[in-house]
Amino acid sequence: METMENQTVTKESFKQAARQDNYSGHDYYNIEDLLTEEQKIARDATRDWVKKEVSPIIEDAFERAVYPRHLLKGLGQLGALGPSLPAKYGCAGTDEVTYGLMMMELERGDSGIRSAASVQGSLVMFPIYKFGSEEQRMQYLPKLATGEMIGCFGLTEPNHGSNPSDMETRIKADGDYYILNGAKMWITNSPIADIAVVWAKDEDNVIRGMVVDLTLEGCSAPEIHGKLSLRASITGELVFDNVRIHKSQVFPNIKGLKGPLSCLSKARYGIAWGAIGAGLDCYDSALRYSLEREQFGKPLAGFQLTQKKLAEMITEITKAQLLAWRLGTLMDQGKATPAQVSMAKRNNVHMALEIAREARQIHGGMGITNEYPCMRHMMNLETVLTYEGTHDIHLLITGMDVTGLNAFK
Ligand code: TGC
Ligand code: FAD
Repeated sequence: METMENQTVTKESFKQAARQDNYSGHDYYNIEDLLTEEQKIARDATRDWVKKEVSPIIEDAFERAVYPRHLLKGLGQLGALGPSLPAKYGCAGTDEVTYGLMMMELERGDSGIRSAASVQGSLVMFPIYKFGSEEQRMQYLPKLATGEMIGCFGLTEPNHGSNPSDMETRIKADGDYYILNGAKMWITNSPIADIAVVWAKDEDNVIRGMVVDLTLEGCSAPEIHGKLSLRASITGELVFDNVRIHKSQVFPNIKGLKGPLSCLSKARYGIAWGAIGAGLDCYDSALRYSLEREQFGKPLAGFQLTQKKLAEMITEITKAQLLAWRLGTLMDQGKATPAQVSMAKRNNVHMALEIAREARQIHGGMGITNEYPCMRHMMNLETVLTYEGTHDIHLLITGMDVTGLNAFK
């Protein structure tokens, strides 16, 4: 009897603890202690915003494949659009760990919402800041930071995804203008974007980056329909048919593939953190469910096979958290290499996808419904595994780094 009571107390206290956000099981190695007060404040503000603005609408938006466009201004108010860029351009000037923590909380809500922030901040604002003229920075960054203006990033083409160096999109000089021709594929936000950061080859076969006003004659951005993943995010093409781009729109400070790949390093870093958020949401749901749901007269969590699943999940989450935190500190010191970013993106997304699958199993039949978030995260993470460099491309980047042999050529 005493034992029974103790078991009940233990079970109840775990249930209670699991209902609280700061349940220590979610931060198994006290990573909290490694964070500054500012970092915690930004993370908690993002978490609160997600709970208030994203969680109540996300299942419906995902089911109906509707992009919750209004959230972009909220992301701007939160400071989640280009948070680590300087205050002079309307940004928060945070460190990279803060940026990562914000992406983690956004993706706890949904990968599509983190995508919206990643694209705007890392793939549109970052190149304008890093490679643009001061005039370009002042013209675009403050409006992009508030979400008043929407940007997209055009690198991938119908015939060139993993290998962007073979891109066919071209610019040809014509007086003070370039004439832009070509097509980009799988572009997040293109159907609703005001501007696009586009990468194209010039007459010397050198890759150049430019800001394209999408209202210009000859630009179109048809939406891609039928996605079974990232359904709360809008994706489209970019088609350029003799578009006249003033030469002042081209980035003066970068030439070559290094330009777009540098932007990818920044966004991949954010994804390495973001994926942890999706993994945590699935783990959290599985832990709660397994404590509540009883079969064979006891909670699912009491069975050894369920405990194995949960133990492996929290172990992988913890390893991913440590990887992301360490990478963030290296980024802040300016010491992170693209190959280190690559490893973290690959590992953490794969980790989250495996957790989503295991968590879905723990929910049994209920796991396939939208009463629980696992299936939605799982479907989203299939995209996250592929974009910003596929899982296998990142394996080859690490392979090249450790062997010195290039498997791409
Ligand atoms: P390679 O010869 O290796 O490199 C060319 C130059 O770039 C430098 N570099 C990098 N610089 C910064 N960051 C990186 N990650 C870099 N990787 C390479 C490199 O040092 C070299 O510089 P230099 O000075 O010598 O010229 O280029 P490669 O043609 O052999 O390509 C290598 C490969 C395959 C790794 C690269 O093409 C690649 O990463 N492919 C994957 C493509 C990709 O990730 N596409 C993503 C599209 S955008 C997207 O998916 C957005 S999703 C949006 C959302 O979140 O919703
Ligand atoms: P491919 O390159 O054709 O690859 C197909 C398969 O072949 C993959 O499994 C790949 O790993 C494998 N493969 C390729 N090369 C090799 C090799 N050398 N060795 C072994 N295996 C190989 N792009 C943008 O520019 N901007 C965006 O905003 C953007 N948003 C996206 C949003 C969504 C929802 C999606 C799905 C994609 C988005 N992308 C975007 C494109 C994304 O980056 C590409 O899909 C990705 O880089 C892979 O290119 P691909 O689809 O052409 O596949």
